[in-house]
Amino acid sequence: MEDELTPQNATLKFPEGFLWGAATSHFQVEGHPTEMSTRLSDWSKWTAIAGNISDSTTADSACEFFSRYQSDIELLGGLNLGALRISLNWAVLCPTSGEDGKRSLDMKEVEYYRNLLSSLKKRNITTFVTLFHFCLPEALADDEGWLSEKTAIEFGRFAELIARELGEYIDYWITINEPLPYVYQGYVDGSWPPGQKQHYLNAFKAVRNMLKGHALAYHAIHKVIPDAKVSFTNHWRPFVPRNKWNPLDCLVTHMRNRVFNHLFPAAIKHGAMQFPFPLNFEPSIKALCEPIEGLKDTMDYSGVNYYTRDMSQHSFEAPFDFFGRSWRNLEAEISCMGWESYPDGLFEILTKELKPYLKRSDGKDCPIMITENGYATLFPAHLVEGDWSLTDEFRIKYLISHLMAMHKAIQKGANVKGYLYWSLLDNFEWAEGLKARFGLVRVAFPTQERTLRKSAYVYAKIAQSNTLDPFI
Ligand code: IFM
Repeated sequence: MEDELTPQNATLKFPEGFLWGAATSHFQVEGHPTEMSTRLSDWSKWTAIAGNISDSTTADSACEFFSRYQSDIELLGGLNLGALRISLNWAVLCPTSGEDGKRSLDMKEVEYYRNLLSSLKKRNITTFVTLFHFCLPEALADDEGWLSEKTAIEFGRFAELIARELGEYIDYWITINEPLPYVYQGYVDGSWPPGQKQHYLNAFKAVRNMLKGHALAYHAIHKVIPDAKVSFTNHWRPFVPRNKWNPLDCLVTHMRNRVFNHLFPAAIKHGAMQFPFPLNFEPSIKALCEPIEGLKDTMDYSGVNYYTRDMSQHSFEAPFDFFGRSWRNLEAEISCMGWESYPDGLFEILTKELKPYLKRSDGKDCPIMITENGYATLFPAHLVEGDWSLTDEFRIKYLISHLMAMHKAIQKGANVKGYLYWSLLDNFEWAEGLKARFGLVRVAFPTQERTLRKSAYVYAKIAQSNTLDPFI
């Protein structure tokens, strides 16, 4: 068999200069004191409402990364990792919105990010910086959020200000993180702000404005730094029909794939949103498909977030819902997020689904960066002492199987340049709160003590040797 591994051929080598790192986002780790007092984001307001977070925790302290980042950077270095992904707190950096275009940044806040980023650069750590990781400044959120074009315009201005102040420290820019999960949770599922349910049209309107915001940010950054590497991150999820012989299951699977996986990157490729038949005939959706100025080709690399696959089925409860429902295979190995471990899906995404987006119309190649991939286990936020969660065999198995899939894709020609594990630290996992733990490093939230998990040692060895022994 072609891909069979034996102990003799087992050690997998990654390309020279391959980047190994970890990812975080500001709201999930910072525990930002300023945000908690005056300059709120929609998420800090959302977490304060009873019932919104399943374990009733908030991100008010999170990992206290805001005050502990120096020692967390030491931890990162100790794990031989050469890249860190962070995000910027738009609500605190630039809390108000206005018409004059002369918005300025809060310079105290800029200093925090300057210190953080320059500390990373001093240690030779490659920086990935996300401008929008799910949190909107309160004023914009209260004024329709991404349903309004104003948010896109403000986002473009924010990007330009950041490029001027912090651009010299940023190696890879990520304008928007996971636009489709964001609009799904916010407008269809209702578990994230603004908490709307089953409002597909609003979800698509928000996507259109996010595309506009992305395009404005892309050009604003390039105006200041012509050779900047700018992209967004797509949450890729292979969709498979629950029953491949059922045409209705196949239909919803196709619709989900075209929209969830492809809507955003295909719009960047073509300069306009494209919806699958028959949605493209619905007048209010058709109206969203007008070309977006400056959007085409606004991708310098491809940012891939990958966790799981989705089994999809048509639902007779909602016969006109083209997106059907997810079906959970109870026999599969799933994480506490309900996510099946499916490494073949990463191979499929890297070698097949991504193909249309790897060359721009001007001939430029877009290399691939895996900007998130990780595994969560469930341990309540109040735990402090003891060995809980440190021997994380499931995470190790997940990590190794996904790195093997990535390696196989590289062997087949996928131009993957780096891999960022989600996440460096246990952190605030949105609607799941502090209990869903993705960290290589365990955080005991009551004391903020950090402890390396077994997976951290395994990953550190891989990063140091740039090789993987699947039999470890
Ligand atoms: O924690 C999130 C992150 O903010 C975005 N991508 C998925 C992760 C795990 O759910």
